[in-house]
Amino acid sequence: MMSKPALRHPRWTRWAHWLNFPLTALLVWSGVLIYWANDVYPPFFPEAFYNFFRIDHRLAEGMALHFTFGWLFALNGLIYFFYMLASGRWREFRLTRSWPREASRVLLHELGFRVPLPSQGKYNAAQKFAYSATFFMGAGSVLSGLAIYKPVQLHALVRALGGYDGARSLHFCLTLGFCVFFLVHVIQVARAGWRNFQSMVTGQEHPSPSHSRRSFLAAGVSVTAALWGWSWLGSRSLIDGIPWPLRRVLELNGHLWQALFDPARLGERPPLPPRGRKVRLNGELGLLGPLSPAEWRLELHGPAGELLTRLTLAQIRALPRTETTSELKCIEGWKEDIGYAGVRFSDLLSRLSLARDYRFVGLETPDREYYVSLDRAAMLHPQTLLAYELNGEPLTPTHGAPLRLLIPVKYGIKSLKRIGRIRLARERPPDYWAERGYDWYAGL
Ligand SMILES: Nc1nc2c(c(=O)[nH]1)N[C@H]1C(S)=C(S)[C@@H](COP(=O)(O)O)O[C@H]1N2
Ligand SMILES: [Mo]
Repeated sequence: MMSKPALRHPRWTRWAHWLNFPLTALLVWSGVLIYWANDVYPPFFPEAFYNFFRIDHRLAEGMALHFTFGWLFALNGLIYFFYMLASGRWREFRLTRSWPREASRVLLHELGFRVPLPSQGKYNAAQKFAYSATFFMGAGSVLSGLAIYKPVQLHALVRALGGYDGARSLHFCLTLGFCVFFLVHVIQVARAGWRNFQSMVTGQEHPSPSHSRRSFLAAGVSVTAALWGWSWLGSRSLIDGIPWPLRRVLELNGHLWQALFDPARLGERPPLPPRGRKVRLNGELGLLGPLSPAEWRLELHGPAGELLTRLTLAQIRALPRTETTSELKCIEGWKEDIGYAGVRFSDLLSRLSLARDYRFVGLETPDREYYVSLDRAAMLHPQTLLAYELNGEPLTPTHGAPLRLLIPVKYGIKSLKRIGRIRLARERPPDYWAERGYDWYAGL
């Protein structure tokens, strides 16, 4: 059968197509690093897999890679999308009404059954389906990824995807889908041999020799460039635990989400948990030394380091009390519904007329072993409390007695337990986990 002379796609689309391969591979890999730190799901691979690839304790690295290269993946997809739309080439992928029958015939034929192939254009029905499906899978991955990346700010997206857990499951299933697509691709190539591989690379059924040579060149150059890029990235100097290009992107991400931050948007507000319900414990940095509640004071410092006030717990309890519920969301993947009571940071500042010219707030434990810093907008959020009660009872020492931060627009790393000092600052104060490879902003 003669095929219609295929219209060529412009050359740059070949690069965009090839870029998808290293990008997807990198996103799956960094996703596995994140997944393994995430203790909500059981291990997906056998333990030996994680040991072999030394995947443990690489959450920061996984997140930095994922939230850098995810943008490129999305951008590449968008460019493709607009190209298809503008050039009208999307019609080549349009499925006719008889596609399920045609696609299953192609499938049976591929599996070695003697089924006559339906007549076809540039792509057969099975290819059309597979390629359109990967496009929607890519879009679904980006959207579900964004939903679990910023569930508070993008709550409408979370809801559209059936809630946080739904979005997470979708993200996971689509990843598996990409792995299956890739395997099938490779198996087909191995089965059909060289000629088919040529047409896969060139995107043409009967590539001319010069055309296929150019395409192989493009493929070779892309793979070499990807490997070179990877080793370049790995040999960059570190800033706070990760190569500086990744750190730059994390900072840019932080600025972006800070600009999009909606101060009125409340986090999830689950029903009040039963009084006294145990909350999962995580992290005891700065909690190990003894602390005498009677001698404890909260110190508040101004931008020049000046002491603004020292407060006892009784004085703090006398300030307007706020009660709320929210999710405590640990960066390691678990979340827990909590009810808590305390004073809003914004109330504390306004009641005591302490507001100064500041952009950041730094908090630290009395022994300075643990310290975090936050942007002003997040600190002034209505659900950000200096809390003295958790699930209806006074804080226990391991949960941060006598006073801790609870800030549901940020990951749990920012909810510093056992506050000793708070400082209003113009420059960003140090942050324990941001110095160890994590994103400083850590917003939800
Ligand atoms: N002082 C102090 N505060 C801390 C930590 C810590 O190690 N030390 N860990 C943080 C992390 S990572 C989380 S998830 C929450 C957990 O709070 P919880 O133990 O009350 O559940 O506390 C945060 N506050
Ligand atoms: Mo955490």
